[in-house]
Amino acid sequence: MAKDRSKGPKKQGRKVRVDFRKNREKTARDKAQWTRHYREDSIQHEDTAKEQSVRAKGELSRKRTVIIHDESTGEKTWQNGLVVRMRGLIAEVDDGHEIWACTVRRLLRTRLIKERHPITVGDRVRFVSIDVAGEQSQQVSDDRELPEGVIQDVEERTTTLVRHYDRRLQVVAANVDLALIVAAADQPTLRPHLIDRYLVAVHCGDMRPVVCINKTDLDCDGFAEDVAERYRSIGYSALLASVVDHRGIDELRETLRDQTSVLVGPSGVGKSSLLNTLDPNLSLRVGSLTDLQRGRHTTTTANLLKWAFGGYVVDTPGMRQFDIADVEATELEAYFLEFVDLISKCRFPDCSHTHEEDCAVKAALEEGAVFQERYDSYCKMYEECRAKEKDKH
Ligand SMILES: Nc1nc2c(ncn2[C@@H]2O[C@H](COP(=O)(O)OP(=O)(O)OP(=O)(O)O)[C@@H](O)[C@H]2O)c(=O)[nH]1
Ligand SMILES: [Mg+2]
Ligand SMILES: [Zn+2]
Repeated sequence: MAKDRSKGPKKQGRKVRVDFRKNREKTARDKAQWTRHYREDSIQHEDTAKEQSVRAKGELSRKRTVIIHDESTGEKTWQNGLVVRMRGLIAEVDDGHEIWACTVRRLLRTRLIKERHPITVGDRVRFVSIDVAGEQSQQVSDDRELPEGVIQDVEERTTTLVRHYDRRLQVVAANVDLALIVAAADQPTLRPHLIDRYLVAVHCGDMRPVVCINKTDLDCDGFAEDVAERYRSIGYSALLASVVDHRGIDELRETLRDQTSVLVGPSGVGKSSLLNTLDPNLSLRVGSLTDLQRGRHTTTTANLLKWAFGGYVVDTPGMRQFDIADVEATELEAYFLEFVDLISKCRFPDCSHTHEEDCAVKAALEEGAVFQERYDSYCKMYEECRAKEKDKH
């Protein structure tokens, strides 16, 4: 039996069984992490606490019980859906059969004013058709004439990809398992430091990272190969690909099959081109070299797409900058895989690995067991996190 944990008097509710993703094993630290993001970003809290309570039912269970108190909509059924695209404040929601253009009910909307995109691509929502939404409904102006609905509730997120953008947090995508960090061997120039930034964000958001260096047909000096090898030796999966000669495409398809993944990386690295090559049914728009030179983005909104070969993928617009969000300087070390086994060996328990004596990370750097570029990336991000923390206080 699910307990009603909501505050205030207990209310009668209708119990429904809904699909629940396999519980992920998380450390206490991971959970704290996630909760913090969630607090910043999600719209569920005070607004919906009075209407539902949720309890994950243990590791083996793939269902969970949700008690829905149909206060505002009577006994009307809330439909489950998946947000596939955001158009301003309108969420396009897939109910498994068709796409709905949904607004968000008034109480949730209040949060929209404060935060940029509290609902994001990948969110699992419950919504009602506009006909049954009552007073809160508002006509959605929609040139594509989609059926219209009103989002009532958003499910807790299992993962989030968050970046710091324009002094706010932006949740790029939610509930994805795997993040494919795409770079190009050339055009644009391969910058491993940017890969390191994405890696931190991906670890922090609880996703599994895979590095993919595309455009290897342009790799004339073997640099892309070296970079991929560097990440492999640290323990990451790193693939080399080319849309031009189809290198690595089959391997990539196997990596993404039956997963929900997100492709991230700078504009012009070939994210949409890779998706089209992996699944020609997608026919996404790809950019030209002039677009790249002019700094124009071809993909402008994140889109959740369904693979013909199983699973989902989110194509995102290229992000020229990727400022990691909401990472404390002291937790950064946990997101550098090769540091993790070293940190307990530093002389000072609060070693920042930047200036301290007897630092195991610096010793490993001297011995060549930690790459200089990775260490430099860490120091740069450490300073940035420190600066942000000082800014806040
Ligand atoms: N030489 C070469 N060019 C490629 C490859 N993959 C993509 N391109 C070209 O790179 C350009 C940009 O590709 P897109 O797929 O639009 O890049 P994107 O990462 O989706 O860019 P945004 O949507 O702006 O983020 C296009 O002109 C593609 O034809 C490749 O493997 N080799
Ligand atoms: Mg694109
Ligand atoms: Zn240290």
